[in-house]
Amino acid sequence: MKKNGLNRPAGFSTRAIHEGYDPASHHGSLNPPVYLNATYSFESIAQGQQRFAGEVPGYVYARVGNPTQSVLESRLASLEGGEAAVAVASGIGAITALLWSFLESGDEIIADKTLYGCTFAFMGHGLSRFGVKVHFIDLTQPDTLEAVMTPATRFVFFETPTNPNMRLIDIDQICRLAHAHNARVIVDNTYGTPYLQRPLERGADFVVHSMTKYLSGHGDLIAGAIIGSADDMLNVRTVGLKDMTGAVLSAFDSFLLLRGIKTLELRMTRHCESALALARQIESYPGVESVLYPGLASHPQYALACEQMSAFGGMIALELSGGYEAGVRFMDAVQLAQRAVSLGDAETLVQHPASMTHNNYTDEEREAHGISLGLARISVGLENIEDLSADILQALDQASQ
Ligand code: 7XF
Repeated sequence: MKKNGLNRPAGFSTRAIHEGYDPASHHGSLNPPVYLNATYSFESIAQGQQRFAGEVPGYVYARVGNPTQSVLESRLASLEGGEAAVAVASGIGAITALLWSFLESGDEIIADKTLYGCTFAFMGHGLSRFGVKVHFIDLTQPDTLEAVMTPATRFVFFETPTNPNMRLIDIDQICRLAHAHNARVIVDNTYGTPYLQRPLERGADFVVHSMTKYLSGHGDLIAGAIIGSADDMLNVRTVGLKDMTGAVLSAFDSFLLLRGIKTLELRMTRHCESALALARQIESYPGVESVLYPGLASHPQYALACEQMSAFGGMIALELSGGYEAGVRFMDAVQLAQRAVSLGDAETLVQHPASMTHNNYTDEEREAHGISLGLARISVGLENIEDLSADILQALDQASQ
């Protein structure tokens, strides 16, 4: 922010609302204009040549950048504590644009064994076709990392909490081990959001997001982001985004994201409160075998959750004593909550990972990667908590009948 009237750095929500935009430079317009253009007019051919060569600042073509998107990018960089950000068309666009910017045939990646289904498909089934080897290991046990590191290891990649089974990975420890072997660390912070955890401040080199989720917050768009150093982001923009994926985010979606991010702190506070209340309520409910939520003292990594996250997020995974059939009965019985994939919306969403978000895993892979057939996932929304809990409890009652 140019000026904030403070003699200290501005707080999270202040930056989420003001960072990177000065109304005075835009006719006093409180909101950033939506620049609906594909191309930019140059004052002279010489100026265009210099812009293309990166010798002078300025836009050249909207696949590479757009002023509405630039406001969003400075806001994201500020919230994650990074130097720069690149906003792209989807979460998978973020992961692919980042990795295509740096990887070469012969390189290796170490990834945690639980990844969102399409991330797993890209790494496990896609990259191997181009000569990149991906080792999937259990990064909740950091000691296993060194045994698989080789001089060819370029990146260590993980989600924390993991989608869908809520395992946590110790960001500090993985960064220390990876850096000792010159590998760089990428954290998918979609579940956490920068409000709850900031991996770059703990040593990670890159954060990626599916902005489709909490950052948008309203289930009305698909988007992704990469945050890191200014040099790395220049490379991601001019290679991964411009040439390798073309995964450009529209100006209008950039605007919607700026609108959503203004309320990120408020929304996350409510998601966390409701999810904790619901997790506590259903943990000992008849017919519930286990509830996986990092804010429960029964979570195997509760201590790490308290250390690494400022609150525990809006996602819950659960297994019912009646296994897969009971899980399906539960998800079919909800009335207020919606049966849908995605997460982080105002609406509470329930889904079955094994057959939906994680159906890219074969049955054998799913088992080896610890994604149980009986697992149900709840993205706790912003509804009145009494209404929501009544709906979830009546669905659990029906599931155990
Ligand atoms: O390309 P997208 O914006 O859908 O984001 C991909 C992605 C990347 N990282 C994580 C941790 C994700 O959860 C996602 C998308 N997950 C949705 C879900 O789990 O419901 C996708 C619905 S099929």
